[in-house]
Amino acid sequence: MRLFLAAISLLLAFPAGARPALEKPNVIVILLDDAGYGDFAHTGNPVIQTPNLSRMVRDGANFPQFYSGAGACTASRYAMLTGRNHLRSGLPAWAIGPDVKRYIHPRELTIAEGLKAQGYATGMFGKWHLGTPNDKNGMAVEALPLANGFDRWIGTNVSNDYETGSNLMQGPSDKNTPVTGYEMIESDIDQNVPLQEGLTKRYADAAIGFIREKKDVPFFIYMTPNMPHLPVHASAEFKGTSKRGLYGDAIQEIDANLGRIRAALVDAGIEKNTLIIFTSDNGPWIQFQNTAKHPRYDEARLLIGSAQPFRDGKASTWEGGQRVVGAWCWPGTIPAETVVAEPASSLDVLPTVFSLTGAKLPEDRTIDGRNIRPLLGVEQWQGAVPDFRFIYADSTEVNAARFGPWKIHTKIISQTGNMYGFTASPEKPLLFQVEQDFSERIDRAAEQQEKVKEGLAVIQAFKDSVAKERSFWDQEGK
Ligand SMILES: [Ca+2]
Repeated sequence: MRLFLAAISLLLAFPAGARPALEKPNVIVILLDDAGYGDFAHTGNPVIQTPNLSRMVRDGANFPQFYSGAGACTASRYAMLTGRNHLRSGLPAWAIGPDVKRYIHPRELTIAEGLKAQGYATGMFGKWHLGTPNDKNGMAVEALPLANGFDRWIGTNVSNDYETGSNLMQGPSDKNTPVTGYEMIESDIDQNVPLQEGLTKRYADAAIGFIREKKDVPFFIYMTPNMPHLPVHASAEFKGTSKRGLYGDAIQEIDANLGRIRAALVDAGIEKNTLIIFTSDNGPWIQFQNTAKHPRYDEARLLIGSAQPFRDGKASTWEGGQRVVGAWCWPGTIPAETVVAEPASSLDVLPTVFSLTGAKLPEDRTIDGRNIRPLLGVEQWQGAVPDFRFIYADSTEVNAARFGPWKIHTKIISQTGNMYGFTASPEKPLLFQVEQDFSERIDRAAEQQEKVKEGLAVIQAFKDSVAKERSFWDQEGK
């Protein structure tokens, strides 16, 4: 009898199929497209309602100093999936169209590949933007997600705005369109309003189906909504629900689907086995912030998010281009209401997730991200985290670096053309203390010559590393 009771209590502690929380945790990364830092209730938006994200932040860790790896789509997604700055990718621009020859190089190791090798089921639901099979690359099937560690994918090859070549696809499939293993569901979707309106829910439904199907094995989900990238759309259920108009509706729809995903984890009894990371790939697309009448987006100026309190937005290396929402939640492991005061970035996701899951970091290349497990407020995860040394680069070159609270600019760019009264060059850089002066108004270069030297050395060390290693594409001369 005593043995029987002991067995029962063990069963209650670990219900059938359940794993201890720290053993191969599930990982869900939710990466928005072009959402600004200030687009959420907990980051100060006065009208957009994001109760599910607020709850997630309360249940876990808020990162008020979180950065996307880059200021534009492709570069940022490369950084998220590989832990490497995009200047190491060999890709020709920080956003690549569907007709670009290169794609994420087959030798790159993605989070999905690392976790798949650890026995994880891997699903991707949403925008890829790391390559497209096309005539220039011989319809390379290696350009798409299934060749990069994902067992399953439904989503778009590029952003939802490309007039031709923005396609909704899925795989695996026996249709073999456009390449082996894929099925083209819809092509040229930029003007397909009913389809665009359904994308957010469609991806969330697919993710929830995957959670239910894989609840007994470790899994990795990479969910990348096309929203709120222009053209902005929301489903009928959410249209008109936000005081902020259609843009707010789109954010609120994403928030509601975050809530559905968390509820699915609870239903499956695996919420304590699952780390969720919620962030955005870059800041808001303020190039269109004054566009009252756009041929495709109409009143575009109201369909752009907010980077407040940071300066500028997408495709700039001002803080508004890369300071994004950062929330990490793992009930029962990361203590509730943790605030990670230190800066961190999406480059840190791969090394941290690998350390949590037993996946091995590759040793034949530089990983720019850090294992930030000790920052998560978990008692048994003490230890030092390397200092934050963060490089801001545009399509081809370094613009700035952050080191501690300081940020040095050797180049400034903005899609709006607004330079805010500044100029910057390697010979005459700008220096801001961005923890006090987060909208980068007060240049301290003249009075902080030692910090200028330190910042220039951070940039030079990175440049030397990139020049020495070269991208896999450049090593091959392709
Ligand atoms: Ca983007």
